[in-house]
Amino acid sequence: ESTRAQARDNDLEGYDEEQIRLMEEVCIVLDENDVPIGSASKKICHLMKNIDMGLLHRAFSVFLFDSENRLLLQQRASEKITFPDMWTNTCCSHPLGIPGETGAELDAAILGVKRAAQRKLNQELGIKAEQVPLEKFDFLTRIHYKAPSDGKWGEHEIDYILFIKTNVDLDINPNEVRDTCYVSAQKLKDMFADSSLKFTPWFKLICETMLFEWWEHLDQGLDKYKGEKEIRRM
Ligand code: DMA
Ligand code: MN
Repeated sequence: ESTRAQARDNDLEGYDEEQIRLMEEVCIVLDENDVPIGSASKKICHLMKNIDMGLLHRAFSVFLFDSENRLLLQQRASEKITFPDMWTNTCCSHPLGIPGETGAELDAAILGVKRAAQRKLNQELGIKAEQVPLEKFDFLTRIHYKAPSDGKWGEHEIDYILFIKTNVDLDINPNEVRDTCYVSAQKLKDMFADSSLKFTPWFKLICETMLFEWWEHLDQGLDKYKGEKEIRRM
């Protein structure tokens, strides 16, 4: 048994087997301007000791609205290694170092995260790709943020914000998602006021800044908000 294998076992000891396996996914490592400079495992990218040295990776956050403009929320599964049991936006994950999901220029990167979003909406929530075609997603902006989870693990990402308005059928994967609900803006504000509910740090940041303004403009077209080139630092 090698020293390297021993070290991997120590970091991930006691966690869910499937979530341990997913820590082998290959994330896209970035400089501060969202330029890909390499790749590293999901595990390496989410260890706080690496984040504290500046390691940054690419991610996306999907906000899915139904025909009544209600937002689909998920509560993360207890099995998740980072931010378990917290309520958050519809779906989050990372574009991977696989064909179609990488991209250096902004347009290619946006297409890559849309493909990753389609892949994870299916894996987490059982939404078929036909119900979330790539052309239905709107890219709004990128958010650069850092957030510790529990001391050992955390996030440091450039997060692509994607909106999509469409009705979907759910078939939730209990290894990823504990619960879901559709909320109006008022219902979400009421949930935030309930101290028994915990929310992910990135979802809180987005709610405290742009979410409600974007949400109000869903039906007037998001034209003035779409495709922002500047990275928002939070
Ligand atoms: C990572 O989400 C992405 C963001 C924006 C926090 P996640 O922890 O849900 O990723 P995964 O589902 O791949 O574990
Ligand atoms: Mn991440």
